[in-house]
Amino acid sequence: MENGYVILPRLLSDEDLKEAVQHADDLLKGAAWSDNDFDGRRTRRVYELLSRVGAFEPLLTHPRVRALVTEGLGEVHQFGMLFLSAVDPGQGAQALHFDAGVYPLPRDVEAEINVIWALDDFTTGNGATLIAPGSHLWPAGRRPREDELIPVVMPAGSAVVYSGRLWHAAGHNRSEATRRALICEHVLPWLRPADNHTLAAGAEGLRSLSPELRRLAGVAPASPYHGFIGGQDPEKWLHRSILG
Ligand SMILES: O=C(O)CCC(=O)C(=O)O
Repeated sequence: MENGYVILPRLLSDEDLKEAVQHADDLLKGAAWSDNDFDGRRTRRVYELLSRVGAFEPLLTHPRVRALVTEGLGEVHQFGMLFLSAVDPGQGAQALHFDAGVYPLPRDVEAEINVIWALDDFTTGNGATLIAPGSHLWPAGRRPREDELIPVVMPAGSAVVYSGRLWHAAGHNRSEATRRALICEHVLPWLRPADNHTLAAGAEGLRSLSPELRRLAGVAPASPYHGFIGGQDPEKWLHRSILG
């Protein structure tokens, strides 16, 4: 609450980490570098992960992370941007930003709680995420100075959970190896998420998800009058017209 982030070291079992890394490698095959400076022209990003969850499931639904997100956003929330990121050698530091900046909301609204899973060790040399502790409480317009940034150094299998208001950026990868991460935003249920998960997953994709992931994909209504289909919880509609 005070710093705007928490590092959860070595949260994944060795087995889950190994399988997540293998899944990441499979997804990254053939992935191209991004075509803009913000995402990084030496960074590969893979989206549409809800149609190929595979070995990422334990990361997307990890109880420790889920508890923190629920504390921050309430019981009903949804995935925002969700992507696998591979920061390749030579990628310079990203522009500083806070993720909730995409929403035209006052700074004191906690709209997002996000998580970066380290699939490789995050080190000062390979571009560990840079964060400005406490910056989630800063007023609009206050930006971090260089000396206010610290690197999120953590071993592979760890996660950093942080407020969507926290200023941060991917660091400069000066190493010889790729730094891989699974980045998962969670947003309030009445906001439009960055990714259109339900469309990307499609009916078949939603059918194959666990009920928890289906809710996080945005199927859960924000309230009885927000996000329904035909006046009903979309989960019921899915059961009737797809699952049933
Ligand atoms: O890769 C990282 O360390 C952070 C990336 C990030 O904040 C972003 O792409 O929005």
